[in-house]
Amino acid sequence: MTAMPLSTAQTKSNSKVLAICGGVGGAKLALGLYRVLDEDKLTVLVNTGDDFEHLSLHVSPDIDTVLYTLGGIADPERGWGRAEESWNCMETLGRLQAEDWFLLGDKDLAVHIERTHRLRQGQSLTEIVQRFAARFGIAARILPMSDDPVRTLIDTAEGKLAFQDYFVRRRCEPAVRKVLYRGAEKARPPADLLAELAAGAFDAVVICPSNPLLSIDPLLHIPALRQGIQDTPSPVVAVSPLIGGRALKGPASKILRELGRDPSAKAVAAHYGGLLDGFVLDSVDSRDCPDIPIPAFSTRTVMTSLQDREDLALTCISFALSLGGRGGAKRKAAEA
Ligand code: FO1
Repeated sequence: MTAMPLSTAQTKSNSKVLAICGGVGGAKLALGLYRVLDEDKLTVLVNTGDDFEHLSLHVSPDIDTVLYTLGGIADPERGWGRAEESWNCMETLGRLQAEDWFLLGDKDLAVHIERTHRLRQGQSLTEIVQRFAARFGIAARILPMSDDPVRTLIDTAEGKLAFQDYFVRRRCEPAVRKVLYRGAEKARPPADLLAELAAGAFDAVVICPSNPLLSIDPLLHIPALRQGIQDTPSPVVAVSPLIGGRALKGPASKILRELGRDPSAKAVAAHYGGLLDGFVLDSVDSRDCPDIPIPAFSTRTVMTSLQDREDLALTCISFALSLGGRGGAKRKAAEA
């Protein structure tokens, strides 16, 4: 499908949207959606495959990135962690020759301490995130993909590495042979969300431009969740994180190459395969539209400014609505 003009008039949309995302890149579009939708209309389903125990604390990097981004308190340069952060605890850890390879600012640490405390009291991650979102003044519903532990493992030329060991400690340097999602098979997704997907409660489901293998696949390896997204009557669209064969941030194209796959937007569309009714890719890659076997829409996907985030959010909503409410291309393909 060639690009069609879509209105990006800055009016609030009363559509109900489910955004699926990982950390920094995905959270940018989640923020755009949050700002253009009426209050309470956005649900953000977030990857927890990057979660880990560090310094005896439960750290949920992607959840926190979404909380801080939607709460307007994220560090604007890094995209993760808090703005106007101080690092007193890290400095002392360094002096004590303790583990200081994973940077936890003082404000951020308070969140990990309180989350860990509440988990140990028996509260679920979902309850805790809901409470933190309210305390940060966020009207959107932010949901961990599961309360059960799912841990992304990276099988590399140097052996299997826990996600943050690969991502932060080893700076994504070891060549990737396979990505594993330990616990995903048995993980239970939020029951309410499955019911909403089955009922077609969302006007659009948007898979944000997060790393498909590291940030979205952990979620799609939870069988009930994949099935729910596959079967929902709501239109499902994904936004390519690759622009001209490269990700703006992170190792997506490096990993795809190491796995012998094409690091292109059209390969991302193929990766999501039958889950999608439509695909949004950058104008730079518009010549690939005819090769994508579902409706594909090319537009500016680089989100530098707040306006970029809102424009892309409105484009995704309009595009999804234009595909029809009953599952569009995916359903037609299944019926053929
Ligand atoms: N990313 C880094 O590259 N280095 C860090 O030291 C680091 C610390 C960190 C602390 C809290 C947090 O919520 C995120 C943090 N991140 C850090 C980002 C994180 O590793 C990645 O963004 C995600 O896990 C991938 O989506």
